[in-house]
Amino acid sequence: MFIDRALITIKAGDGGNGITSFIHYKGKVSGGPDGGDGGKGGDVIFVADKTLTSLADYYYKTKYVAGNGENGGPKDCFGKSGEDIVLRVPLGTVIKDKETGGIIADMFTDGQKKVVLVGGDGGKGNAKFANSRRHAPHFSQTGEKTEAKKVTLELKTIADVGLVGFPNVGKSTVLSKITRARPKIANYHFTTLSPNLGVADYYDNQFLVADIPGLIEGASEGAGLGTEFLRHIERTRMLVHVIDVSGVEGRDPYDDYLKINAELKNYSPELAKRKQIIAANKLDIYGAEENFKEFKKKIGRKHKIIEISAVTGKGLDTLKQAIYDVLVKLPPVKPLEFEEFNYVKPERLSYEIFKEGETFVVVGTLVEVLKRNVVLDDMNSLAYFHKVLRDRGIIAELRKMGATDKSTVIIGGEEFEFVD
Ligand SMILES: Nc1nc2c(ncn2[C@@H]2O[C@H](COP(=O)(O)OP(=O)(O)OP(=O)(O)O)[C@@H](O)[C@H]2O)c(=O)[nH]1
Ligand SMILES: [Mg+2]
Repeated sequence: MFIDRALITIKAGDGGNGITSFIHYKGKVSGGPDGGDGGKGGDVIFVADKTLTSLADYYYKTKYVAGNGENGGPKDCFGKSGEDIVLRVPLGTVIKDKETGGIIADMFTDGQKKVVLVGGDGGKGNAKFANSRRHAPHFSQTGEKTEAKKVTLELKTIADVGLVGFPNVGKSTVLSKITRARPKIANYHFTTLSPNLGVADYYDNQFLVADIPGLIEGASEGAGLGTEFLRHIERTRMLVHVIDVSGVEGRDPYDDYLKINAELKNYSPELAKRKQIIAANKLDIYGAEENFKEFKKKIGRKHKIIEISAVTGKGLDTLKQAIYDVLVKLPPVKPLEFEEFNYVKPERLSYEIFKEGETFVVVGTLVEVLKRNVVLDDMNSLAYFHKVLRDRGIIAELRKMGATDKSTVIIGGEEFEFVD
């Protein structure tokens, strides 16, 4: 099964806790603080890998969690950082945030790297909180906790050339002859069930060719294999429209031409406007020449037509040359243009105060950070807590909102009495 979409859950590692510890000297009661910092949590990193062709791995395994940072230790030992998790995806994978639909990255070039989630910071050990006035801090900081996120992965193949046409017209045969790709070829419709990619050499140049399953009338509305695969040629620079001009299947080649183009247009007007050359195939079959003459007349000067037989190889060099001549005049395929969506760690210093009846409630990321840093039953810690409230203007703000000495204030879920 070809899988070109996946929904996965990713989570960066939590930061390890800093610890509270004191140096123990033999004979002495207690020395200075020596609690080490916790380690940083691992990141979730995506890397584009040209050797991959599908997102199958992510269809079967849907949860990816980076390693947590270890807690700090006594004797100023840092906790070990958590291990990053590296997720390899095929070129052309678009990563989106499930919740907002925001595009996080278009994994466009081989080796491209994107850190999608950053691991939590390690908490500071009590050694870090010692200063000239505070010799023995009895508190340390817990590690930053991270949140799991859901992201969608969607593969939008990147190629120079897209092969389009009815089923059985010889698209895969063309691919197999002009590139080293070995797609399945057989004399029935819908032999190709998923896109195939191949690299064609043309003297010192190379171009990437994508072969998709055959299209039929109504494809853009879901008939046959439908639009499911049209998006794999959206990111091509030009199309080669393969037409079976032998008429062995009883269809009229010009009618085929019109129908396929109508489907392309219905799917995406932009795709329909893409530069197209026609590969008139199966010219080795008896009677094809006659058909071809008619067809050629009807096409007129609308497109360049290359006469080929994918089976005998006739005209394939000319086809490659024609493709190359078009490609050199076209700009390279560009990554999607989008406003990058990034998961941002909560802005640390924001807070909000609102009134619930007579009670004041303080919420926000500043409060969350404070909660991590403060041990309320420790005097020093509590003093630090007050200092931050004052320094950050929370006390002033509360007063402005009408808090008096008897008012109740809830900060981070804890109830306090307002003391000015
Ligand atoms: N005589 C002749 N037969 C050809 C030629 N090109 C392809 N064929 C045959 O046509 C049949 C279909 O070829 P494929 O390459 O599988 O066709 P396709 O367009 O990829 O078909 P789908 O994957 O089903 O869309 C096979 O039996 C091929 O051998 C040609 O130039 N001449
Ligand atoms: Mg095929």
